[in-house]
Amino acid sequence: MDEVLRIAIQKKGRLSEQSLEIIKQCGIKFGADERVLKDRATNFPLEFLYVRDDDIPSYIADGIADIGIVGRNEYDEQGIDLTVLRDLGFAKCRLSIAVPHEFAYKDLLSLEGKRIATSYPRILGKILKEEGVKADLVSVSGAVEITPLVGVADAICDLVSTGATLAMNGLKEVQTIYRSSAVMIGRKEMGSKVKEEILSRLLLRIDAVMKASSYKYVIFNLPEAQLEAVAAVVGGMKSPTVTKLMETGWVSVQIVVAEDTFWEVFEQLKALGAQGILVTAIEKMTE
Ligand code: PRT
Ligand code: ZN
Repeated sequence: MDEVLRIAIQKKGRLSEQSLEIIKQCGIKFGADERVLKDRATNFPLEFLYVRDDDIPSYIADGIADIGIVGRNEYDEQGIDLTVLRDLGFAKCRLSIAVPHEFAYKDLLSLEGKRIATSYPRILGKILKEEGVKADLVSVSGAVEITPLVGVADAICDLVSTGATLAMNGLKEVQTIYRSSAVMIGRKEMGSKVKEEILSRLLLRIDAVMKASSYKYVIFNLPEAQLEAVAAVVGGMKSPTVTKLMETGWVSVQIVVAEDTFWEVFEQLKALGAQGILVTAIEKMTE
């Protein structure tokens, strides 16, 4: 049988859906409906292994899988020596210190001599050490937020996304110590030339998908006299595509705008007299 690359994906949880979505956007087809333990893409040499996220780094290290998608927090906490191939940018969250309302927290030094419950003793321990803070870390694997309430800890260090869980348990988030998002990880050496090649093909597609999602395609009508001014606004990019309109003195302009500068560019275009501004998503994009 032909050699395939094996990717480990979280079977059920916060990472599952978006991990599969990004692979789908790469044009790779597979039977995602029946989530079996193992699956094989029909049009790309990729095999899927659906497992618990905690098991992904060790499966990769042991060669059961070649690559996988996990939260950066999980990867860093386990401390298994692999490589981060790509930051996929989804499942964003932060690791924060939270304390009961009556706790007068100033900075990490406020934790000196305190008991801190966390599922991330490695990440937290490293940061406290760097800051010269000596605290008593209480390792718990779940329900970290109830530990102050039951008298097991004075403070907690846990993942937060909306903050609703902390609020519900009467805790205030006082300091973020670490930020995470989903990352694609893999062994430093794939151990076979064929696998290396499949991986670089996959990464090329992932880069195109991610690049496309960080840009917008913008089309608008503009008085021809304003073209120079618009070119200055969108400077730094390849020159805009310009088409003449039926109405004399007017042109239709097409540009690609980075998501993070989109609103500034949009306002400037309006100010320069752009009309009928149409914004669309880009599906794939390469240099
Ligand atoms: O079953 P399996 O072991 O595979 O899954 P799991 O339960 O260990 O992981 P899962 O699916 O909960 O999380 C997977 C990854 O998602 C984590 O490792 C993080 O990288 C990322 N992630 C993003 C989060 C959150 N956001 C998040 N909010 N992981 C956990 N949470 C927790 C948070 O700690 C809180 O308890 O969700 C709760 C709700 O958060 P709030 O702040 O929105 O209230
Ligand atoms: Zn888990």
